[in-house]
Amino acid sequence: MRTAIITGITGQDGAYLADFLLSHGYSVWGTYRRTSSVNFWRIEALGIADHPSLHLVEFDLTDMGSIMRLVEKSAATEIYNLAAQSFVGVSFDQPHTTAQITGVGALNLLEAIRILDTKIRFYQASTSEMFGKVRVIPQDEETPFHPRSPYGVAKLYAHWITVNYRESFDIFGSSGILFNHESPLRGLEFVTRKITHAISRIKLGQQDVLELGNLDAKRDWGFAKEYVEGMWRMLQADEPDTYVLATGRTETVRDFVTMAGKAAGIELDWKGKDEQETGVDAATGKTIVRVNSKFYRPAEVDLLIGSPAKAKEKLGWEPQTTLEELCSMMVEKDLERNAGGGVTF
Ligand code: NDP
Ligand code: GDR
Repeated sequence: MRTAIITGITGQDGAYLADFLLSHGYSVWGTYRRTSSVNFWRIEALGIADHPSLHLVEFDLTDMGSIMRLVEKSAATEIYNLAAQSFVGVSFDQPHTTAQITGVGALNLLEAIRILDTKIRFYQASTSEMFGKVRVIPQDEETPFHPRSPYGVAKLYAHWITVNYRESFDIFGSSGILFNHESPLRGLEFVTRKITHAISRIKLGQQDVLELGNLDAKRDWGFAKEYVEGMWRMLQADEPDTYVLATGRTETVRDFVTMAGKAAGIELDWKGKDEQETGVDAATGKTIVRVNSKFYRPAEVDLLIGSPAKAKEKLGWEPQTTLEELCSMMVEKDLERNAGGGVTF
């Protein structure tokens, strides 16, 4: 039986990847943090929390001893480093914590692999946020980096240390530069889920207005469930490498709100500009979307659009779900959850 470690199994990608690996016969060691209340809702939603081949282990990426013990005890052959302080906005307020977890955390894992001299294959969850202030469209594996947040800078360190350990110590370390990927299991603080959650509440009469920041930001959004398969394919390749996973389509945050409204049966008209911009329900004339500058970031990533050509050619990976399908899936799930008494996660 093949064995894999997933750091960050309580997150969106960790849950989908665990589901994928378990269904492919893996034994999975999934790490979670000691917090005041456990956070297993995603693996419960996927029905894998009690899977006999799933071992849940308490662990922190900043604690070298716990990493060494886990790598040794599990005898895993693959490790997927998905754990991170992953919220870009928070990284401006907590840059040190972000650097320790999101940046140095990857080094800790690589050091454990080096010290224990294991042949374990390592996947690093890199990000399109490393491109940041883009000058090249679309972005691919050769595009220069210019991160725009402490999160992006920390991820760039983790990316380069993975490449460096690959080149220096013959470690099978692959880095997946993944563009935004979403799902009904996305955290509520990220913009797509914040939108689908709020639009479904507005539709159900549970909320009046959705407040957002920069509506002009453009993102390349794909479906998380498909992206975790791409991670796995990277570790099945003959050689370690760096790959972009993306859809090749970009839309604004405003477009995503319009799409979510449509999926919930609400037609939106947009009025005004910048901080005065509002989204009005065309049927009732009520303002249901407003801009609040408190959600602006000190430095923004304006436009991301990736080219998945290399992943298609070398890994046979391609996105399948359209943004309209993804958005509808998220709205429908949030309508169901909210109609059933609301969600706390
Ligand atoms: P989430 O924020 O949903 O999950 C992050 C996970 O990391 C959670 O399980 C969290 O645990 C865990 N974690 C945080 N700090 C620590 C720590 N100190 N020690 C151990 N675990 C920790 O992220 P996603 O699932 O969306 O993303 C997975 C990875 O991919 C992240 O590294 C993210 O930065 C990266 N990424 C994500 C993209 C996306 O669009 N989703 C795109 C590109 C990269 P807890 O539940 O306790 O907070
Ligand atoms: P991002 O995702 O920063 O791209 O990072 P997020 O959904 O947080 O923001 C996307 C864009 O929307 C704009 N925006 C808002 N964002 C949030 N969260 N809340 C708002 O109210 C709001 N209004 C406008 C943002 O300014 C931004 O431009 C995600 C994370 O998953 C990272 O971990 C990952 O690396 C990248 O995607 C790829």
